[in-house]
Amino acid sequence: MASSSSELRTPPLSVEHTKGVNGLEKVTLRVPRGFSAEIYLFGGHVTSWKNDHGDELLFLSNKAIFKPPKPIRGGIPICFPQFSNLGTLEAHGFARNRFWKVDTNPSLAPTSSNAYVDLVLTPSEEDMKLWSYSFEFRLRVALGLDGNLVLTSRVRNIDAKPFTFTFAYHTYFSVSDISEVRVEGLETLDFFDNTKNRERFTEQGDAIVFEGEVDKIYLTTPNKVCILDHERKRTFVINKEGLPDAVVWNPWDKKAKAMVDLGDDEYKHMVCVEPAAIEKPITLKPNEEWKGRMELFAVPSSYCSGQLDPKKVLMSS
Ligand code: TA6
Repeated sequence: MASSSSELRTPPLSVEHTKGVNGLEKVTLRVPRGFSAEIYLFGGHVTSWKNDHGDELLFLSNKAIFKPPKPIRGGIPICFPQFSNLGTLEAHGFARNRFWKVDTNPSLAPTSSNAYVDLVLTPSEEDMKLWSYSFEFRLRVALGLDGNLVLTSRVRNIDAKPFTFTFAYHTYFSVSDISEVRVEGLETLDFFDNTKNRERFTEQGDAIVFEGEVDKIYLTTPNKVCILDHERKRTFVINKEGLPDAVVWNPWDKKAKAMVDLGDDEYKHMVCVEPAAIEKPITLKPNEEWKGRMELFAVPSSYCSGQLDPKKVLMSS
């Protein structure tokens, strides 16, 4: 039956709940200019962020395993209540391995784009055996009218005793060729080097480039960090709040080969830059709340022609 003209003009839904890979529940966010994002309720995990041309801006492994409780390889895993694979909990904590719920009682006001979803995670009895603290973790994922992606995490201590945690947005950016990527904004800072037993070093004065495995936790970093993809003439801008540290990771060839959910050559097309709170773990007293916010932009950058001064990008408010 022919659709009426008004049906043909129906704008795409700004928030759509559907089934994704392996029937896992996901939410798709869309804005009129054509940007979109996808979030799985499993892990509260952003798996896609596309620009107005439909280009995928986040890296998602072709071998990602959408089978709980294994975390999804790529996108933006939430590392909570522990950033590390050295602690007593599962690697990077359990938040990314759990099913989150849609928050029916969000306290944040609607966004101008109306393209957002509010999720909430509270510990199960099993979780309390692993980490014996009651908390409410509220995550808002929002897509701005200009395609900027904003993740806002609020962790509230609803226990009778204080607790301490570390946190990261373990963000995988899609890049054309890792050897053509520079990270600006972390120059001269101290960092823990995970490839050298987390020893502390000081970064040299130039932008970070990639010629092998990099696994560094930069300390007390600026709230703005840029990732320049030379070949695609694209710059990712990260604005962060409440997240003093930034992890930079690329596994390179040897580690990539050892990962079942990462293609042998996929390391060439990803870089992780992860706003985090690691060096100084966060302690919350009963009823205290912590907030950590990450905003991502993808801007055209003609850096190679010298037109884009990263300092100006870094300094812009
Ligand atoms: O963020 C860097 C890192 O801590 C690396 O050491 C590596 O373990 C990576 O995270 C991936 O961890 P995952 O548990 O997701 O395989």
